[in-house]
Amino acid sequence: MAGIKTLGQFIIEKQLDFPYAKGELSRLLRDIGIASKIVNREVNKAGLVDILGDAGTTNIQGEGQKKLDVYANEQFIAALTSGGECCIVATEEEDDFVPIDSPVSKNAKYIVCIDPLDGSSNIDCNVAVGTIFSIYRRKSVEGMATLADVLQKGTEQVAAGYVIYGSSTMLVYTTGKGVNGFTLDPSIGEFCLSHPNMKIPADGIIYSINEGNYVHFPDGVKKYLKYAQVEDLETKRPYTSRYIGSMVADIHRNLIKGGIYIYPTTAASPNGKLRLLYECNPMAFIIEQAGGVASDGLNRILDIEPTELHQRTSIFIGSAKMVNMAEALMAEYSPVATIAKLNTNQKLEELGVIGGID
Ligand code: AHM
Ligand code: MG
Repeated sequence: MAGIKTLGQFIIEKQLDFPYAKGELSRLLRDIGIASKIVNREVNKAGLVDILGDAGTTNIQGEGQKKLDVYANEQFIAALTSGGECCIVATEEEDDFVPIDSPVSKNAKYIVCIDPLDGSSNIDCNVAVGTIFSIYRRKSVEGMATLADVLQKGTEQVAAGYVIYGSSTMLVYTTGKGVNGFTLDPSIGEFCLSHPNMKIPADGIIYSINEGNYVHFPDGVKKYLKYAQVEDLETKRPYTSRYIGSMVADIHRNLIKGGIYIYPTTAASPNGKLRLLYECNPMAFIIEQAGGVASDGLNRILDIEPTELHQRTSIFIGSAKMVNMAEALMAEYSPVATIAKLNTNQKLEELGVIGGID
């Protein structure tokens, strides 16, 4: 058989690259992979809830039906608890972080930040949803880990990944040595290496943003959208607009085809909508590892110092050239007082794309 490599085999192979590794991170990744297969099974059956019983009701076996995001949260926490390698889970589904208070786990080395089921409002209509996770080494040496262990900058991540439950299910992850993608083969129940060493194209023609909020966007974003919509054959404009409304799916497509995903600040979300610790940081780590850029419009996402568990940020992420262009326009038209203003005109000239902006 011409070389199928499963996620489990790949993780073990990579562990051998680190002669002193004890296998804890490998086991943690494996546990996340297993939980995501269980979540995948339930997501695939989501269309049957009307037959089997709606979320919040009782099904024909007399069991309570859970909302899928609650179910996914429980599955990941259960897998991380029984694995014993993780001392704290910070999840979108819980107000506080969840300490894993078992004799093995409380001295475990790793912290996991996770959005168990992102874009879950899309499940009702069969649109792709995802899981996003980020792994940190704890800072404190022993005993119960604390909030300070969780509030680490994105640059401290030791691994990050996402699972997309789409037309096929894929797990994509990085440990800081490139990005690899695995597709679930349902016939054998294994994630198989299908996208080795993923690279995002340096430039693209797709932009993804909820344009319905246009009136509330910062001027820099409005300028970028105008730029994207002007005709210019050389730079393949006007660009194509694609917005699924599931961050994982939008960013996954852009990773493969090239593109930019933007969720800026808006009147309704003055700090942005998406969460730094378990949505933006992991995606930023993956996209940077694939050769792209992730910014809050003015600064690198991974350099943001977190102060709160559920902190939000704006995000501009994707192909380097596209994000650099959007950043240049943000610096010119929506500079923030605390941020040193870039020499935008020089930056625009370097990018060689000044035309088309009014
Ligand atoms: P969620 O964590 O409540 O699911 O929200 C996150 C989702 C992202 O997946 C998606 O890109 C974005 O919210 C869509 O938001 P909007 O509907 O405002 O465009
Ligand atoms: Mg989310």
